Amino acid sequence: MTGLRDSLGLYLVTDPQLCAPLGVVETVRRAVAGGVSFVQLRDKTATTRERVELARGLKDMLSDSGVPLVINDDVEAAVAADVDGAHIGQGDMTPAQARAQLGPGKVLGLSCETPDTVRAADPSLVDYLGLGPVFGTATKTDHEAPIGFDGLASLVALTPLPTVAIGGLKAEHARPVRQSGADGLAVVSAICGQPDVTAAAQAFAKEERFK
Ligand code: TZP
Ligand code: MG
Repeated sequence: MTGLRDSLGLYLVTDPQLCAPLGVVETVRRAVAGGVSFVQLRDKTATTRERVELARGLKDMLSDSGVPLVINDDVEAAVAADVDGAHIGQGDMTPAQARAQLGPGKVLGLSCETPDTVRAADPSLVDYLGLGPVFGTATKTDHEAPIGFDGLASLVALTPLPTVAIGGLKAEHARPVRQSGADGLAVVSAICGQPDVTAAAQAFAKEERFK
């Protein structure tokens, strides 16, 4: 793996419904061909067993790519599939619990929506933060109020940790997100389910260099 900050540049979060036309593994394969540099397996309705299965398929496919793979919410699945790490939110287990289960060598990401949660994120436990939502999005309806680029910049300024922005991001947002100080863009619907997944990923790289 290159440095984590560099790897976060174009961060794909998978959605099983949006990826259905090609399947998650083929969608990710094509997205990585287009420049995706980090992958989060996110499936809110799967069982741990199903997540482990899918993660093993993804890990296999990604093995020569150097692209890290983490699993959303499910630290147990991340440990069982021996992927690169896990991503948790404020409503999941605590970072201390997640770190204890993952061990020191794995990547742990944490979603934060507010200044207080960003300040509380402990760099001895957490490796990077997901910040947002920058814009409202149909992909996750239970999100907090959108923070915009100014809100993003003020959250980034509160943490020494690498950060990735999320929520309603499209290729044309690559530059303003990076100007806000975030290391990367996390994207679901602008890549998953797009008619040409590789081209959709490349569109981000055309707007902004990620490495
Ligand atoms: N967390 C905050 S917004 C969001 C998540 C998982 C969904 C982002 O999806 P999209 O389609 O990139 O707006
Ligand atoms: Mg979660």
